[in-house]
Amino acid sequence: MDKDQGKTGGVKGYFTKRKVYVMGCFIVLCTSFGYVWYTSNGTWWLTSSKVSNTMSNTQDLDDFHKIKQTRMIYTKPQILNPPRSDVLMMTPWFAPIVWEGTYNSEILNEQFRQRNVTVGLTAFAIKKYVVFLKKFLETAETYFMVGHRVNYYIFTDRPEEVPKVALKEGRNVVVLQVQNYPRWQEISMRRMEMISCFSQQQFINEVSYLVCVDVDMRFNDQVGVEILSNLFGTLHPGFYAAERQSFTYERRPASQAYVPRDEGDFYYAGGFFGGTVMEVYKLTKKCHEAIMMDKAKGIEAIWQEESHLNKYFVYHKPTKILSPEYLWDDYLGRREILKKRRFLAVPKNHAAIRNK
Ligand code: UD2
Repeated sequence: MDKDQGKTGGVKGYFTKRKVYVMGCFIVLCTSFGYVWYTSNGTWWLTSSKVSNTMSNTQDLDDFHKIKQTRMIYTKPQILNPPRSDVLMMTPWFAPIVWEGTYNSEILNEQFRQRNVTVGLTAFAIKKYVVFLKKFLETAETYFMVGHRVNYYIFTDRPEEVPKVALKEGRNVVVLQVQNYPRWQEISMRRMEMISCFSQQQFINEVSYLVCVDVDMRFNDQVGVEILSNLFGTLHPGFYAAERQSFTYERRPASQAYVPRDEGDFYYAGGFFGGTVMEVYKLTKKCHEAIMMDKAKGIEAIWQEESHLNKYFVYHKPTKILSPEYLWDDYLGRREILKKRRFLAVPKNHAAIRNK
């Protein structure tokens, strides 16, 4: 046997051992070069399949990670000197706090568009509160979830007074006729019951997320998909900088909304919360049940359903928190900390509007 012909040479007598070695090296080099070329061109050739195989077994990871990221040009996130170092941007349980400058709406819009998400916006216009609907809907068309599909769910006892507002493609007004109550407090509280009922019967089949807001408001700047998460609440404009002791939680232990003085993270506004339909269903059902338990004992929480919402959030931490940019009242003046005032209270004459 020729000394250049190894025992394992598959091409014995045709290629020398040296030639086989050179060809082998050449093939290895070509393969490595090909891999680097593919990955550097952003095709996610090997890496994406590896990631999705691992993730398909990991139920609690966010769905977004399974979405193939298309090539986009945007500013690199800064680890050092981030855009907002003057405000808290993450809770101790790692929920983002959304302020202007903490997210990139191009990336988020693309992700939500790929998922073809429809968002439900609930608003109650019972009795005289129908007067707020026109401005509410018109400004929502300009600023709310621009470029996405939206169902406006308008709960009212006066369907004939719901104004006709020009809507962009993929956006609908759905009028839901409901009963009214004599007291404004009862109307405000009963929103929990109605949202939970309609979530179970209707919303779950029509939208992915629900955003539940007061109607005596107007949109004043962009409110987009950056707010969406499993469960989100909004820092109340009057208490975002306050200490725990100043929060106006329900303090009577007899109420289901009771929060002890040494508990609670933030004081959340009743006028802006949301999440997936399932999470909103759980929240509103629990709050309604608590309201009914209080009612049976002749108790009404100090700030009605807002007190119950706050109790819920102490023990079911929101997965995202909206800064007061998302619910502001100019009555409180302008603040340097607010780069945007996205959703503003419309001044109202309480005596003229409530219980009418
Ligand atoms: C605060 C909260 C509100 C609720 C309330 C409870 C904010 C911005 N608002 O608002 O969410 O927790 O306190 O005391 O945090 N409504 C009617 N018809 C009525 C009365 C009320 O449709 O006759 C609806 C309407 O959608 C209104 C909402 O209930 O926006 C809350 O009532 P409000 O705005 O009069 O209560 P307010 O301003 O004290």
